[in-house]
Amino acid sequence: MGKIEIVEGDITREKVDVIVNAANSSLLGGGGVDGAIHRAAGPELLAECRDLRSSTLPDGLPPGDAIATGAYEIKKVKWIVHTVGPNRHAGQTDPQDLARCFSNSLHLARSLSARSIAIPAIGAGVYGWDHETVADLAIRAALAEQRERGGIDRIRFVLFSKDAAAIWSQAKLTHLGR
Ligand code: AR6
Repeated sequence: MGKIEIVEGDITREKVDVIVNAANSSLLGGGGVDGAIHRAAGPELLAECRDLRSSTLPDGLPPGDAIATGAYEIKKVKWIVHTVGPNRHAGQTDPQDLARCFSNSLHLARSLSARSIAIPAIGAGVYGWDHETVADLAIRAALAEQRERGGIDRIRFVLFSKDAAAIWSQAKLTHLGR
């Protein structure tokens, strides 16, 4: 069985094969973790996202889907996987869409042969989901991933505050009992 880690920190400083971005459908940047990742990766990331929009994703990335780009100036990372949480404030309240953000990001990272991944609390900021719900869905997806043959060994959930990390640690305890 692989490792599921809960840490407090800034995801742009992680040393893993893949980091996940909580983007919006436009893929053209925003605030929160999206803003931090674009600032750290530099303008080439935005250029690749613009290319994706004008080629394969003219209507943007739907909630729950995931797509990979390079990591550019984030040198310790090989790829960035972008996913879009459902926006509760826009009436997107189906938790299955949020669960798909985690499972699709993990599947995509595995298809890139990633052995380690860092994931933020997708949906728990601007998009209005509570950490308890997000943590529960995320840890379920991580456990399912690690039950698969060739599943990713090291899955790190990177939380931006001590309070959030405490909620996620409790959710991990509930699922794993250790
Ligand atoms: N490292 C780790 N976690 C972070 C970081 C960071 N550097 N910065 C913020 N967080 P949010 P969402 C946490 O709002 O709810 C953007 O504008 C943050 O404290 O970034 O999915 C996009 O463009 C929170 O717990 O993502 C979209 O428009 C979590 O990351 C929209 O926000 C997610 O908060 C997406 O909203």
